[in-house]
Amino acid sequence: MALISPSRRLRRTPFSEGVEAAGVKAYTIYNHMLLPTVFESIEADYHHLKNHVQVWDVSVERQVELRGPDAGRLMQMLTPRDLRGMLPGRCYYVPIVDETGGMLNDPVAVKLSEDRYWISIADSDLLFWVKGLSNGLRMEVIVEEPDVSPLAIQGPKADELMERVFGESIHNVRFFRFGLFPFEDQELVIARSGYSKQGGFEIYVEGGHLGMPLWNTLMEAGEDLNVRAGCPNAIERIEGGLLSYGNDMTRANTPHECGLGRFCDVQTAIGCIGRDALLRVATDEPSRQIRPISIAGDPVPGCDRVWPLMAASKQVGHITSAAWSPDFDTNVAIGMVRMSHWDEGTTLTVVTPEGERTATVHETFWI
Ligand code: THG
Repeated sequence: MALISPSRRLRRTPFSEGVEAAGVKAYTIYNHMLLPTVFESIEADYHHLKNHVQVWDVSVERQVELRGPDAGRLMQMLTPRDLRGMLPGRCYYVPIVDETGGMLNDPVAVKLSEDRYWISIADSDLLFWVKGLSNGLRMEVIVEEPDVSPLAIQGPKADELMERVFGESIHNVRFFRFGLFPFEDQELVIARSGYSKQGGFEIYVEGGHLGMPLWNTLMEAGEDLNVRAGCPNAIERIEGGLLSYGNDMTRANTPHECGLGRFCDVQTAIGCIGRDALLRVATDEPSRQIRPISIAGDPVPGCDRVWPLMAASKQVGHITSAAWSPDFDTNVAIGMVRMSHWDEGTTLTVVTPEGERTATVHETFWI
């Protein structure tokens, strides 16, 4: 592929200088911003992530901030997950649905206080949907995108690196909770979360000026831990079943089809915009659902369009993400499969751009 032309529409991040100095080899575009995809190679980055610690510029996880007396009511309108038990200091993975129950985004919601939330979004312009609702309903809430850029610290040595920079109390931060930690006279929100299954943290860097000082501090503190710049890894996230909005699901899918039924409380999420639609169509047994799928043979190419899944000559689903997994010695993939063909061990034929292959449906992801 050709190069990406820089422009104002394609936003750089507070860490771009560090990412470039680290020798980034490829980017994708996400929320109108640069997201690194490769440093050394996808496979080398994968092994490094699983053995050491990486610093990821995930500024593309933009925040939609809700602030004001109606923030909590607006937050519950957006998601079928019941938020009544959500306390300040908690992060919740929340499907966001429209009035048809279709997925608009799958962010992490961060409850900063009773009247203040950050919605840490995946790749869709959620700000416009939320602004439309708050203004159309004359709600008492400010909706804006603050100058907050997440920096993820991922990998088995993440705890050690974070302790060196933020102190021992970093170990007290539990999964999907956050604490406040000082850096250069400012308090930063740090959560135990991140888009990998290797463990780690996300630092919500408030104020772009802190970006490079924090980046450099982490890189220096982790030198003997073999810390490197990294990024969400295509192989590892498929092994772990971490979904990618726009790839693995779109507005055409309900959360239940995406396997996100465990994050929906359709009976009790009173006020959720898609609730009526989901009460009618969504069950834990939708007619199709996302499944882990292995693909036999040599490494497959990258999946930049859906690959049909066939049973005999009938299409029964499609693959949306695929990669060669060195650790599992097979191609790992994510696909949407019809109920008639989703049982563990079902073999199908996948039509890749390089020809047909045997695909096997699984029940659980690899990690
Ligand atoms: N962190 C933050 N913002 C994000 C992402 C993130 N925004 C974009 C994108 N990632 C949103 N999508 C996801 C998908 C999966 C998870 C988080 C965000 C995730 N899932 C865990 C799992 O499935 O194992 C845990 C879910 C849970 O148990 O609550 O972490 O990564 N800030």
